[in-house]
Amino acid sequence: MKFVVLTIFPELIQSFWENGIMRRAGNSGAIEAEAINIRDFALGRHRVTDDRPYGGGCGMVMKPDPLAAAIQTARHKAPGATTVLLSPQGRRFDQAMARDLAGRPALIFVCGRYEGVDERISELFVDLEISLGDFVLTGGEVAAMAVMDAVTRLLPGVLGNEDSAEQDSFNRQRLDHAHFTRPPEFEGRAVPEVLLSGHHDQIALWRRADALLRTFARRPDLLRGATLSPEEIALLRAWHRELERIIHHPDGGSPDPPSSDG
Ligand code: 9D3
Repeated sequence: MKFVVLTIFPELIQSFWENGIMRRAGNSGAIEAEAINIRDFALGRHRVTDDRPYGGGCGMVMKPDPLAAAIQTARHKAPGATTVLLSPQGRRFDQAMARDLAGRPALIFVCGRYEGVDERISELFVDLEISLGDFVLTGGEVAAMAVMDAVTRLLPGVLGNEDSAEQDSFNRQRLDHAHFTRPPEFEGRAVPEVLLSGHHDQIALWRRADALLRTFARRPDLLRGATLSPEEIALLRAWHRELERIIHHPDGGSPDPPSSDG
């Protein structure tokens, strides 16, 4: 996978490639990465990349001509690339989009600054506009890094089998279960007993139950319309019965919350 990033802050992108999994992916040849400074394509003594908006208003707009020249150069360096504009008007990025992008030979990321880029850049050169979500960044660079990060870990050979990048169809739309490492007690809080038991079947069951419970509590939107496994249906029924018991016997019964081990 070849990444070319067009930005007025190339050092920001380069430092991202120099660390962690991105660096390893570069060293192994899984990715090839290049940052292009848009300012290098700005003609004139002051190398300006922005200008005042037609129609007035506050803020500046990225001039089309330096951007167009930078995109042409990027396309020579990465033939067949998909050109991506990071913008608040883009499609919301998700894992399905990451998978789609990971299957392409090369990606060119256009990072806007100021109020945005001249609309004719999107019309003439951009294949796909991506947003990270409904919050305001100061430019596209952080979004481009997020997309490259999500795409790179899906490329063959980048991760060990420890994650296999994607898991089975049930696990995919669930939050992760809680994780614990040593010590067994920290600030008076113990690690759940079952995880220390060495009973691998019980541990696996606890993790699936914990993942389901956390998803239900924190992201119920992920469960609406989801396909539940028979095991998950059984767990939800057990919690449902427990809740009914609490509702109908407010003073009696177990003082414990519904347990995630059934
Ligand atoms: C007048 C309103 N503008 C500022 C509040 C709109 C605006 C222009 C440019 C808001 C943000 C930006 C810069 N953002 C990005 O380039 C960007 C972004 C984002 O802000 N949020 C989520 N995803 C992305 S992808 C690129």
